[in-house]
Amino acid sequence: MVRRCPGAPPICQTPLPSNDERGLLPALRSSAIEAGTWVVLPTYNERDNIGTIVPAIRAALPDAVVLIVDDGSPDGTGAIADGLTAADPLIRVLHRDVKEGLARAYVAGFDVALVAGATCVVQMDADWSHPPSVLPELVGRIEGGAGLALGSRYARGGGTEGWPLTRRIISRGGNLYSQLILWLPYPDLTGGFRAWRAETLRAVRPATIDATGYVFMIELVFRAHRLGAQIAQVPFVFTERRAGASKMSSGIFFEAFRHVLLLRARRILGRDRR
Ligand SMILES: Nc1nc2c(ncn2[C@@H]2O[C@H](COP(=O)(O)OP(=O)(O)OP(=O)(O)O)[C@@H](O)[C@H]2O)c(=O)[nH]1
Ligand SMILES: [Mg+2]
Repeated sequence: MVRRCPGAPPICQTPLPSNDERGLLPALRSSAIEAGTWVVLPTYNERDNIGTIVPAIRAALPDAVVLIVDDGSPDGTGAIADGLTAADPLIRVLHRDVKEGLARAYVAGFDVALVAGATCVVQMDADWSHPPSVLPELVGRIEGGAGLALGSRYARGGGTEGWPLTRRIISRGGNLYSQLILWLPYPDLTGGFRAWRAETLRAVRPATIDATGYVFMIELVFRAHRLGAQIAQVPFVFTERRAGASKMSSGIFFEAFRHVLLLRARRILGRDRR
């Protein structure tokens, strides 16, 4: 049995390009059509995390499909992921040849999940920063009617552990900046721990966001808010990655700074891309 999110009226009907056009056919051939919840888990050099995080996700959401999206990790994460699929038909791997950043990996994973028939799509990191124990609550919010359930470090009850002061200031400052410029009532816009109702995710059209870093997360919420989606916040405590290296860079930070301004300018000029 696959966990299902109850149907709700779609926010809008957004036609998708064909599977052929998006080059998804190979991934779909190996993925049986499957409704219910899909957890999209992007990985790049997560060899020391993948073998523990995937079973923890499966334990937290026993009926969900876990889709690992690996961008040809040089450390062999993709091969370890393939090994996990042998023992569990609800674990799938989408192998991509080139590392294109987190946003492109998510877009590819979302596409596979939606085309396969997912009714609820979860996004989370593979490095243990996002606790699998919170997954049932995120998915439960979608089952309860929300279009988007935002895992939030900055809602009451949430937090961060193991970050140096500079990292805390950058994260808090970046979120405050984005919140103020975009007039959004959510204190955690950059986090990547979320559950989506399929109709809402389709409606925000992630593939049309031209950003690679954290600002992809910000624009997804901005678009969902503008569409009038019901957005719930679920507090969680973010912990520093268990193993491996962060892929965050100063380029990602400056991209976010510029892109948030661009989003506001487009909104003022009435040229939003949705
Ligand atoms: N497929 C794919 N996954 C990526 C890519 N970049 C990062 N990831 C994965 O995305 C998740 C988040 O990346 P992190 O490097 O942990 O970035 P972060 O969580 O923002 O930064 P830290 O808090 O410093 O760890 C992890 O599961 C990464 O393995 C990429 O280019 N392709
Ligand atoms: Mg991380």
